[in-house]
Amino acid sequence: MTAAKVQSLEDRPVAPGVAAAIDLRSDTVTKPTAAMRRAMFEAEVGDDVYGEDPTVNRLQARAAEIFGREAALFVPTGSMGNLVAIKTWTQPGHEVICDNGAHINQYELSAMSYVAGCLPRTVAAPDGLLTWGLIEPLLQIKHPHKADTGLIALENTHNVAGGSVYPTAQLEEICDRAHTAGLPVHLDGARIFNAAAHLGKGVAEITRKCDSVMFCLSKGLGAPVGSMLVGSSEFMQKAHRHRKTFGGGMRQAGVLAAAGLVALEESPKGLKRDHENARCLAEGLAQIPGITLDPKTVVTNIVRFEVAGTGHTAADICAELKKRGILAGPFAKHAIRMVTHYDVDRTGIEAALAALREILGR
Ligand code: TLP
Repeated sequence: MTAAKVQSLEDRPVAPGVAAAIDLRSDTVTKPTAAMRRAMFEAEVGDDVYGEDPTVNRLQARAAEIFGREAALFVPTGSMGNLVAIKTWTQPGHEVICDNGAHINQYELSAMSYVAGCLPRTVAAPDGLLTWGLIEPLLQIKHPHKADTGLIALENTHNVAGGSVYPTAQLEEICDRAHTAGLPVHLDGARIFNAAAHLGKGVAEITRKCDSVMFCLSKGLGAPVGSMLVGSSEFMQKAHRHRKTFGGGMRQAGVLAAAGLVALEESPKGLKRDHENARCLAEGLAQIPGITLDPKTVVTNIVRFEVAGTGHTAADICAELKKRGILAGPFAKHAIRMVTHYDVDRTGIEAALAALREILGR
């Protein structure tokens, strides 16, 4: 299919012989919209390692503007964005305070340790949301026997905790106190636009006190590839060097940035719909015997629920769902995660619920 023929979302190709599944494994699975594909096709490009890709430069300038920051950096993935930030803020031997379920602790293959030389210092936090009261006892500053704390890292929305959102005052108190202690705060804001949509505020407003923010274009915003770091010019100059060290210096990356620009401008509008779909899914799930979930806790696009009461494992249930064309992620032995996004509509949610009722009703 040529780009010229791609006129609408319905034109998006499905691989031959593959039935389109209702894919709730993650919001990373979205296919680029027709507008993104068109923008990619038409993108002006140059060599970004020389700083000469006009589309990457536009994306970085726009991200910085939206977040009210001096600078932004396009990175291939959220994991690289987090790692670059950790490397930029810390020295080898430092500790990074984060909650136990943080993506940087659980899902980034120990990169902060073996690449940045840092030790995660973790604590269990209700709904994955840290408070200064939880952080303060973990601080180590110029202790004769203990490694220095180098960074505090927060996650908003919180993935493993089911898309929970920091109350802005709680997050800002952490930042204020960290700064008084001489520590920077990095925010893993992979889904910060979801948090902003839930709070009814702008991303600049809810992140203004964080020293660096990573957000993903490739999650709820639906771009095929890419994440951004935003922060001060001084931070970004150093981050730029680290991105190159990690192999993240891309060349004609404007084809990717073009989709990212469409995602940044267009996709935030659709997130409320994703949240409503998630809430509808959660309300349906809560009525299925054996499933444990309080739908009121579902405030963004992630629905995590426990299935121990059904007598089945998460893996078995997900395998049965797959046979019915529904994809979901087993997150623990008895926990399943479903994530809503723009490629799943209300009919898809109802189909997922019907499939689960059928599987668990037997
Ligand atoms: N999360 C993925 C998986 O890795 C679990 C997903 O499907 O949700 N921070 C947060 C909070 C994330 O959820 C993710 C991806 C990342 C960082 C990393 O982004 P990528 O996958 O672009 O490296």
